Amino acid sequence: MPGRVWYTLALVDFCLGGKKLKKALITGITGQDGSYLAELLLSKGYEVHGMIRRASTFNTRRIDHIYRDPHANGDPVHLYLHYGDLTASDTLLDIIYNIRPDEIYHLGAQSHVRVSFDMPEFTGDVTGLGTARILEAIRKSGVKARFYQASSSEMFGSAKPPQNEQTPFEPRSPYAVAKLYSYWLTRNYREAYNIFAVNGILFNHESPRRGETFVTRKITRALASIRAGKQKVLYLGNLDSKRDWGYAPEYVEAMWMMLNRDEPDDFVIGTGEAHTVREFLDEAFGYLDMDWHEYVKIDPRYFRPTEVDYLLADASKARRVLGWEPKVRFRELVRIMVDADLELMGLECPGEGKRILQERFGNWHRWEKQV
Ligand code: NDP
Ligand code: GDR
Repeated sequence: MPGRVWYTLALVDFCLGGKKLKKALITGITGQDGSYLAELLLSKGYEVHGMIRRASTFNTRRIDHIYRDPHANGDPVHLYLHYGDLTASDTLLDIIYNIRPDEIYHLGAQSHVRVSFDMPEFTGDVTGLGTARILEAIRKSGVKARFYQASSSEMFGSAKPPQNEQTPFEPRSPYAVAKLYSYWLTRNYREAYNIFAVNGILFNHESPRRGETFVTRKITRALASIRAGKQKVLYLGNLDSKRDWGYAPEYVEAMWMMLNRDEPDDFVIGTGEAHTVREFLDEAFGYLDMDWHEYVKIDPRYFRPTEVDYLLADASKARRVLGWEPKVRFRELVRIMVDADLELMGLECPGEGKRILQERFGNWHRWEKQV
């Protein structure tokens, strides 16, 4: 009986005077945010458990540098990985029941807005119903875990900027609709079952670990590739949409802050500064004294059937209540990403982005661990 095993282990630990580590479970640990969050929680002394999907090739490149094979000698790293999938409720229940985490960060999702138009049903299953499966696993297992839901500024859709916690949602994609389902379900489980469940409504956040098909990373990777003489043209879609782009490692700190308060509540997180894709191109190419007009072509295949034109965060509640404030601004973010992709391509970089990281951040923002 697993319950008895856990009770016995807890008793042994207590008798031995062992100090119990706080336990966190992260879904989506192999993604951009999951990898930074795992580093943050390990640095805070947590035992971290991550759920990963089985794939025919390795999908753990963002966390390989913090994982240690349990058979290897050396200092223990409190990071454990478990196979599971957001579409399979039985494994979710097993994982939560067996680990009994104190905190669950639910970051796993089909997270690409354009792809959600091609795969609306799948996106609803993973990004929407996946949340229902986890919340049900918490309820059924009786585990007293706090729950973080990765909600998104995409839920605001065509709502007038700036957007805050009071702004009515006007979603514009199957992805945003699936995230709204999860948002309301999180609030419902908080009210119905008294679960400490919160929504972080995060605006776009980027980094050198950003997925290669999101527009910022697509641009910085292509720029490095053009610089290396390996690519001549960069095909993009709508250059006029505006986004509030921040630096991902700062956003995962906000997630932790939300789960470590006395009361559960929902928060908007963003920089309060918005720029067009065109301005991102200006900054990125301009940093290397290059003109993007010579390389960028428009391919209508990247247009979305319905676009979100203008997202701008009003994160004043997070500033006031959490004390959260972003340090990295737009121009600096672009430089960090361009430097990283140049180095990844084996090229020399101007170094301004590297300098910003080295000056402002401690150990866990290790420059060399970019993918
Ligand atoms: P990524 O796309 O980088 O990571 C998504 C993660 O979800 C990956 O680990 C992926 O695993 C996992 N995943 C996908 N499908 C499943 C599934 N069926 N079962 C289990 N795991 C699955 O996203 P980000 O790190 O950028 O974002 C984290 C979360 O925050 C997402 O929910 C996203 O929608 C949300 N969000 C992101 C924002 C941003 O700007 N980055 C802003 C607001 C919200 P695998 O590696 O195997 O593919
Ligand atoms: P977004 O990010 O849709 O805001 O969702 P993305 O980088 O995909 O698009 C931002 C804007 O750039 C325009 N764009 C292109 N986008 C992509 N991907 N590829 C292109 O070639 C291209 N050309 C122009 C888009 O039309 C859009 O206006 C991200 C994801 O991380 C979500 O999971 C998250 O919830 C939101 O941010 C907040």
